[in-house]
Amino acid sequence: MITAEQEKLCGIISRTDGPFRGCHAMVEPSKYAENCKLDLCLHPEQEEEVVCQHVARYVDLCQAAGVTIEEWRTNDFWISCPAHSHYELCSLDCSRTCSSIFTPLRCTERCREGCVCDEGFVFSGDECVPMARCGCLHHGFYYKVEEIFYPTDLEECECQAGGMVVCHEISSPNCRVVNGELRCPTNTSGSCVVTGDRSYLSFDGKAFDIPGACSYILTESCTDGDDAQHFVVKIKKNPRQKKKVSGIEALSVEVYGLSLTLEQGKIGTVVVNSVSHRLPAILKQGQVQVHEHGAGIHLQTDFGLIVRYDLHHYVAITAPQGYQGHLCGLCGNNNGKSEDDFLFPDGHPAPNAIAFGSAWKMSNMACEEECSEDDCPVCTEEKKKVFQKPNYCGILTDPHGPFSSCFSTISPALYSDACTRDLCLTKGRTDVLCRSIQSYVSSCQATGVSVEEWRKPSFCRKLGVKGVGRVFPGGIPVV
Ligand SMILES: [Ca+2]
Repeated sequence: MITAEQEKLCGIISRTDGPFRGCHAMVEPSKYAENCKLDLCLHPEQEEEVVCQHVARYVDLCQAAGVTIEEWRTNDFWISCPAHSHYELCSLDCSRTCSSIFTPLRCTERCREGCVCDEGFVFSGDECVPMARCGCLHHGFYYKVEEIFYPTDLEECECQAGGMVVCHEISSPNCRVVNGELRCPTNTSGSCVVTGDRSYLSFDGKAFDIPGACSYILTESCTDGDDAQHFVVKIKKNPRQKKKVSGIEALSVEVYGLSLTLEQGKIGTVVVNSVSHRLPAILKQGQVQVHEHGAGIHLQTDFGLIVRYDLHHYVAITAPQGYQGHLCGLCGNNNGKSEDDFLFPDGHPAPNAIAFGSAWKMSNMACEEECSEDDCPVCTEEKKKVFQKPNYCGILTDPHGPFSSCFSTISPALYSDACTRDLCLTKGRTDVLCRSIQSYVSSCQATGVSVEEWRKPSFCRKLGVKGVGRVFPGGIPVV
C-alpha cells in the first residue's frame, strides 16, 4: 500500500490542474501515473527516485510531442546539477560542449529538461569546464585533457591542454588494444551477446532463443558479503509486431548508484538518473564512461564491465574480472561451464529456455512471452536455404568470405542462425541483413580481430541506422 502523500506525488502527472495538463491531450497520462504508483508500492524506500523517474519520463514524452511544459520541479522533485551548471526546463540539444567546438551539433527543434553549463563554461564529458580546459578531438573521438588513450594497437596518446594530442609508439607483441584500452593476455572471459529477434549467447558460450518481447535482467552481480561492486544490466525488447524483428528498445545499466539508460536510435545521449547527458559522459570521476563508438555506444566501468549496444538490436557484455561464478541473469553464471547456465534466481536449474527467460523477466511490465504463429511464421526449409546463400547470411560462414579471419576466435554460427531467422521473419529485408552482419563484425572487432572490408557500393553500403547522416572514420561503423 502507498500512502495518500505518495499517491499525491505520482498524481502530479495526471492532475487536471497540474503542470502537465497541457500535455494530457497529446500523451494520455493515467497509465504513467498508475505505473508510478505501482513502482512506488514496490520500492517505497526509493520514493524520490521512483517518482522523479516517472515524471521525467512523462515530461520527455511531452517534450518529444512538442508540448511546452510548465515549471514542475519544486522541492519535492529537485535535481542537482554538477558544478558550474544549472537546471533548465527546456534546453536545446545543441548547446555547447567541448566536442561541438570541433563538430557543431545539429540543433533539434525539440528541447529536453536537464543540466546546462553556466555562462562561459562548456560540457567536457559530464563536467562543465571553462572553454580553455577543453580536450582534444582525435580521429573523430573526443578526449578530456590528460586522458590517455590508444587509437591503434601500436600507439599510446595523451590529450594535452590546448587540444594537442601527443602520441608515441608502444611495442608489446602480446598486448592488443581492445575497445580503446590496452589489454594484455589474462584469463579472458567470453562476452554475453543478445542479437536479432531472439538470440542469446551466455558468457560461458551457451546459445539459446527467447522469443519474449519483455524486459529482462541480462546480468547482475550476485555475490553477497563481498566488496565487489554491484551492477545490473537490463534490456527492454521491442513489443511484438507482425513479421518484424523485436530489437532492443532500451538498455540500462545500474552501477555506483547511477542508473544509465540508452534508447534505441537515440544517438549522442545517455539518460543518467532521469537526466539526459550528451556523450561522451564521464561520470563519477571516470568510474563510469559512456562513449559513442561507430554507430553505437560503448559503456565501461573502472572495474572492467564493458557493455556495447548498437542502438538497435545488438548488445554485448564483457564480464569484469573477479566475477567468475558470481553473475546471475540470462547471461549465465560466468563460471566457464556452459551446461549450468539455465538457473532460476534461487539457484535451481531451469528446465528450458522459456522457463529460464520467464524467470529473469522484469515482473512489473506486461509483455508477450511467446511469438504467435501469426506474428512469427515458421521458416520453411526452402526459405532457409535461400537465406543461407552467400548473397544473404551465408556470407557470415563462407570460408572464403571476408570474415574467415574471425572464425577461430568467434564462431559465426549464432550470428548466421539469427540472420537466417530474422531474414525469414522479415521476408529478406536488406537493413535486417546488414545489421545482422554488423553484429558479427562488432563481436569480432571487439576481440581485436580485423575483418576484411565487407560493405560494398552494392552491398550494405549505407548504415542501418535511420536518419543518421554522419560520416565515420574509414566509412565503416564499429560498435
Ligand atoms: Ca556456467
